[in-house]
Amino acid sequence: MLSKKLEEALNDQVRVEAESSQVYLSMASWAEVKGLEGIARFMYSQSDEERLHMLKLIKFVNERGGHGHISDLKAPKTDFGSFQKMFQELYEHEIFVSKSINDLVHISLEERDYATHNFLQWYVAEQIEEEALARTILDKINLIGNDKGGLYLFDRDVQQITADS
Ligand code: OFO
Repeated sequence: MLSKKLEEALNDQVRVEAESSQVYLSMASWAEVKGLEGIARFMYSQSDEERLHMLKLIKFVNERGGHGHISDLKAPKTDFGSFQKMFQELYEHEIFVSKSINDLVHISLEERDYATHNFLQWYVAEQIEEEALARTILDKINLIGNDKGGLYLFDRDVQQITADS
């Protein structure tokens, strides 16, 4: 059985994952209207992944005798300026999520809830991967600079970059 404190903290994370999904969905839509098809596809799939992260948490909370709460979400912005800035934001957002997961792990230890601690290790590993992926993409973007041909290739290959990393 989850403690109240941990249940609340897990539900906060449900919101963080749901908001992450919304942020990436908004990025996907922005990229799509800018004609950046590959980047849009990448962002749509990131958005789907975040939704799965959210669902996994809800099911865990319910399984442990708590109640997964669905709450209001903050609306993401709709304009991201440039694709470079957008990927920088994605990176910073992942760092924010990692911190949130770390705080949650900390609470699970304080509450001596080792089942939750164990469950959260999946998220710890996932965040390492997502941060590394975002950094790999930013490195590629730095190489491209303002080169239009580079952007064309990047947009075409962004899915592949993610698969290779
Ligand atoms: Fe939920 O992994 Fe990214 O944020």
